[in-house]
Amino acid sequence: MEQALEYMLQQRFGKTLKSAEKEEIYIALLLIAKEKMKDMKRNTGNKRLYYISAEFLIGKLLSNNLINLGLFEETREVLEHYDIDLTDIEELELEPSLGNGGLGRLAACFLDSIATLGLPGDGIGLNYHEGLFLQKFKENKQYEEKNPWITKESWLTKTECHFEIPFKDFTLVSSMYDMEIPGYQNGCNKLHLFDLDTVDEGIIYDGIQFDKEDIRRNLTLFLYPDDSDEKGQLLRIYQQYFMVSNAAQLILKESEERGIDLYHLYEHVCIQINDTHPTMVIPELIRLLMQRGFNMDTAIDVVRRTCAYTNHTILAEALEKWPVHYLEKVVPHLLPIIRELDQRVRRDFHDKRVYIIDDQNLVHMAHIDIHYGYSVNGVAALHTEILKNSELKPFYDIYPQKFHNETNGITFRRWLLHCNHKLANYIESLIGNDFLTNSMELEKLLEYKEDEEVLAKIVEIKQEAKSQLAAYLKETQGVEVDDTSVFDIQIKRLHEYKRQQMNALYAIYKYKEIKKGNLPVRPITLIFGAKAAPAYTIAKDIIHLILCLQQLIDKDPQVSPYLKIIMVENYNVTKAEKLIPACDISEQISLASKEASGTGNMKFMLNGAVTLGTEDGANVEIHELVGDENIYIFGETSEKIIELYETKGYCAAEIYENDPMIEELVDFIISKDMIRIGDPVNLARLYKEIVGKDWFMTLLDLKDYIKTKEQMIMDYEDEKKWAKKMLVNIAKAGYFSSDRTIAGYNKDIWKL
Ligand code: 26Q
Repeated sequence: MEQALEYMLQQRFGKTLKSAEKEEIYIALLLIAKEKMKDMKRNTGNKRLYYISAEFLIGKLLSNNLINLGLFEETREVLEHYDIDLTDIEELELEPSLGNGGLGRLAACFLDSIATLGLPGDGIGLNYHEGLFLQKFKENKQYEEKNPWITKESWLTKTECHFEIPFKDFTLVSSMYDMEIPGYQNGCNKLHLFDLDTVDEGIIYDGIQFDKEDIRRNLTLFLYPDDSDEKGQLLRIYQQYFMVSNAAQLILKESEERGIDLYHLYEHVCIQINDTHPTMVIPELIRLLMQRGFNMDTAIDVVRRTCAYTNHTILAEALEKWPVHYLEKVVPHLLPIIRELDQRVRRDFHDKRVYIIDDQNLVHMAHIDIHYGYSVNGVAALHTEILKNSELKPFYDIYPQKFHNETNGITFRRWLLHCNHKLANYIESLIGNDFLTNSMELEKLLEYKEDEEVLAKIVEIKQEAKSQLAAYLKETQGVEVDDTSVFDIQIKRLHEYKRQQMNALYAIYKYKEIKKGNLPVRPITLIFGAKAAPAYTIAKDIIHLILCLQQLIDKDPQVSPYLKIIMVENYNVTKAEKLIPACDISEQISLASKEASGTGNMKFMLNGAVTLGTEDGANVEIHELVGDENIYIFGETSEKIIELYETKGYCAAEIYENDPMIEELVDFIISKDMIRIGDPVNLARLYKEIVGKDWFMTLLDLKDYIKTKEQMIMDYEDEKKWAKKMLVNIAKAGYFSSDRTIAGYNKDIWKL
């Protein structure tokens, strides 16, 4: 590596390792890694997977790629020799924010695992120039700014591949950019990101505003532009069709180049549709096969045997339904096909609930996937059961054999080896390094459950991570954190069902307790990180509440020595990598039945945090694995919640009116103390929402939550007992490796 670096620095900049700037070293390392990856074996096989996704939240790639190429340690040592810290070099890389959260990060973990298992499988998505917005806090509110990440030298390589993409009034020509995806000690796959040469950042003004109708210039500017109005929704349809038409054309082109008889496409190709955002690939492929001479029946049959769908949500409001007349405006050529697909459903099944086009002329995207794909999967055991028994029951009754569960997972290369290499190294010293490719090996750690030296070492590693995070927060946000306090962390997209507001109500509870003189045995640090969708008013109000509480407590000398709230600005993958190793208490407090899986829960567990959670998503499986002793579960069950929705049996006002403690906590949102700091409009709106509606039943679980969290904080004081919980969590996390998840997809669905 030393030679390669010296050579590259000389070639590019006429510099040596001694004289080069950090920026130049970063570029040299990037170019060296890119060259290595170009020379790597490409994973091949008779059957190839295409994973289409509107999001790939890949994070920074330098360390990740060096790790997978087996060059990380060597590079670190070479740089160390010149007094350069590889972490400082990676700081210079801009993080591509090509995703919102779980779904996008899952796609990135999957690419890593697919390549690591040596399977031939590429990702297909869009090359958003600004990605998701950059979050800024001003006057305790979220503001959105653009978030450019593409620099002159980047992991992207422009290819010669272009396709014509037909829209109603014009045709656009795409360009394809590739990123190499190296497997850990294995072959390479690719991530194909499509773009338009005419896209123009210059049209962005005033934060993230732009002309939503100027498709040639805006198409790949942002991920999920605000779709609160018709223009925004049409833009989403433009984006989705652009993505899938490129995907379909690429898949057919590569298949033809491989000499595949398209009538047997499904024997050589599998297309995984990541949520409904890429669903239009189904009618598009049918259209393209018909252009090549297929009749409708055969085209449908071939496509049906090729496509598989993953569902990531049971929130009715997040299921995509597009008005027919919107599709008419953007992709009229797909409508005859979509109508025909609907006609066939109506012919075969006399059940309105499974129609594709409903009586309000809305196209249910998920219904296309389920009828015209061969597999439907949920992302955690509970989620799949809910799909089968309630949300998608009419479909399960028709096609029981199509349904699978593939519980989510995370790549241990990024979420342990890279983000917490001290812990990884220590684990390796105890049980060897097989756990990096065979994650179940982690269970060997259970042998050390009673070993005081090991337990003490795990605590020491956690303490170091906490001190490092404290230093990072000081440096980046100027906040002072007591690194001997309990670190309680909730980091995820902001959504009412995830119930950040419940955590905020706990903060109010604790604030009041401290005011009364009931001091905690040890200071508590509550850390939040979350972006709210720009048009999601209540989510922004919750951010406002948290930021106001942060300020209130900071300014109160009576409380601030015991309680601290920090809302991390612009939460992203890079910040997650710093927060997760430092966590003591992992907040997974969604309303039971609403969080499809969660994957942050797995990352925390792997890094020795203990979960405070509801029986929701993958928490259920974590609970089963670690046992009652090593997790803190609270709240109503998913069965009960589903029943409450069905019977309309929940009334927040009733709880509020009949429980003085709850009333006091909720009232605090609009107290004088808060109004002095915050915006009365936002605070009052949130107050009203919680008392008058509380759709995600915060008040239902609030008391049990507070009680359980208090117990947890008490238990934390028994260091040895707590360390044992940490160790069991780490040891049992092996199940949540995305390598296991991908092996499952391959066995049940892809059969590559
Ligand atoms: C839908 C319609 C219109 C506009 C936007 C959307 C939209 C955008 C993003 C709907 C959903 C998403 C993202 C969903 C998501 O991230 N889901 C998460 O997926 C994870 C991986 O499976 C799970 O672990 C989480 O539980 C789930 O919330």
